[in-house]
Amino acid sequence: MADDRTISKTLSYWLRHRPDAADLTLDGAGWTDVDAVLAALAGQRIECDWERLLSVVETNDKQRYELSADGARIRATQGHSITVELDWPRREPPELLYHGTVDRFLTPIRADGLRPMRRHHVHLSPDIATATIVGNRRGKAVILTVRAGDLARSGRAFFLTGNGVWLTDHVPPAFLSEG
Ligand code: HQG
Repeated sequence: MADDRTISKTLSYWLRHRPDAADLTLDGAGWTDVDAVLAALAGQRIECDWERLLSVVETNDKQRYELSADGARIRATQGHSITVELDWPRREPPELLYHGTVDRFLTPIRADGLRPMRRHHVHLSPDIATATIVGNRRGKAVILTVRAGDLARSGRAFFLTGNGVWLTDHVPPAFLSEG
């Protein structure tokens, strides 16, 4: 069997960014057939059966994938660059959320706020520890505090994913503070 990381990285690439690379078709909410994914993995010589796929989905550190209730379909929970309508519920956020980034992005962020960049949404973390992990992916994490409660009361929508990530369209500079 292939290792979990190989399977997970391949799933992320296909289900978030390039379904066409594996001849997969996603529906409007990002779902595709598990059987098609298993066939595509086999086609890439990535050994993975249904049970292994289930275990990758269940043990993934950030719950990046989900299976439909009947186990026949799979999708990425977030992080897409392709167009999908994720049906995450709109929720009132806590007063404060956090965003982990790095020094080199601070100048544009101060000018323009947080933008989705290549994703559909800005991703915000519920606590500093999680934001630190996100920021450390790119260097030494710098933590921005987002006045999410105020931003929501100003009319901005927030959505909460199945794995605890808060999504929104844009965080203007006035709602951000450093540290
Ligand atoms: C920065 C991972 C310039 C932003 C993580 C970030 C997370 C700006 C980068 C999830 C900017 C985008 C999301 C602006 C924001 N000008 N740079 N106006 N606004 N940025 O990866 O939040 O492993 O798209 O600070 O753990 O780092 O994929 O977003 O550094 O949960 O499941 O532009 O991705 O999860 O980077 O990470 P990303 P992110 P997965």
